[in-house]
Amino acid sequence: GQRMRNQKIHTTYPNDINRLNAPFLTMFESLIPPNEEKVKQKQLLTVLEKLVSKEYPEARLFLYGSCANSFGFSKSDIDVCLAMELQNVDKSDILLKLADIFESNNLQNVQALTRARVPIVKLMDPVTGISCDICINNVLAVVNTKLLRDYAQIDERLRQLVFIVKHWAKSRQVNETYHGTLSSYAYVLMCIHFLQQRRPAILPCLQGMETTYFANVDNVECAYFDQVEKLHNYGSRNGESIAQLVWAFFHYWAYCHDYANDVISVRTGRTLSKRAKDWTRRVGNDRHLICIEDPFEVSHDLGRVVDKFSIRVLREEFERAAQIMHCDSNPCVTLFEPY
Ligand code: 3AT
Ligand code: MG
Repeated sequence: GQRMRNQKIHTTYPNDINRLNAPFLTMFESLIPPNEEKVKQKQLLTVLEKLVSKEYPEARLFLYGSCANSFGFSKSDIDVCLAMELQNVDKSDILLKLADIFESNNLQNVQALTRARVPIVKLMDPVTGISCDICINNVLAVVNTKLLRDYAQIDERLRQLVFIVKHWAKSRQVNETYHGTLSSYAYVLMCIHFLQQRRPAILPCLQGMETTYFANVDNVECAYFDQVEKLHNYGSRNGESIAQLVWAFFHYWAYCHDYANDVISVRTGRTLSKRAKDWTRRVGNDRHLICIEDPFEVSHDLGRVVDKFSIRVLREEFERAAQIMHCDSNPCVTLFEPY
């Protein structure tokens, strides 16, 4: 298909942009999970905790990913991390053992994927209808989940923007890491970075502030300011509306970001140079065509999945979205047209 449209770069919002606030907010509200769903997720976690603790009494279960970072859509799967000491035992053996336990306790579609990049057990709970993936000791993901949730509490526009961007990315099929486009986690980091760059800034850089939260995870030091209730007025000097921010978000990724030289870094609250990180050459499969530094695992580029074909797809989709936000008579429909 043809993704590109006629291009003309605009530098400021069209003057009737705020007519889009109401429809964007309605869309956001319709994607948020209702409270009953949150209750059911907790219920399922309790069931799983009971089953796991019979076999592994010292193990702890944590929710992570979009069900816990406040950026989850209604009806999405949940991600669970089982934290336990592993002494001379193989992760695969534990996953197979867990699969056994779940299967004999009426959980459905139980499957141990021991060879995956992140090995997991998948299952579906027939009582709540919720599907879940359980991994072992992916504690860094639990910590980055907390960072994202803390950012979301500072300014409500982050959560609104992320929901709209994720909905757009899913509709346009650019939220598929196995096809070389970006993960939801990467899109959230792009939204945080974007709001850190607004003037006045809408989000601070929590890792650049006094440390009030600290965790050492597999020798990675995770430190930042997590007393976000003290920051709930942070973005109030910036009065931009959600429609203006959606317009500016797509404009930024279509025309303002320097893909050739810059690295997106939420950790520092700005961009870094690819040269400084030595992300200039292709090493193995890592091409660094769009660079997004993980906030804690700083040698990890979340853009590494992007190849020379998918970078074009991504950038053309950002340009398409920017054009639609500027000129289309009904952006709330056109933006999300299935690809
Ligand atoms: P969906 O709503 O499921 O699309 P999500 O936020 O749950 O979004 P994923 O299911 O892709 O995102 O990932 C689950 C969590 O795993 C999110 C993040 O805490 C962690 N994670 C995902 N990808 C990476 C990565 N490449 N590096 C580090 N952590 C990651
Ligand atoms: Mg998920």
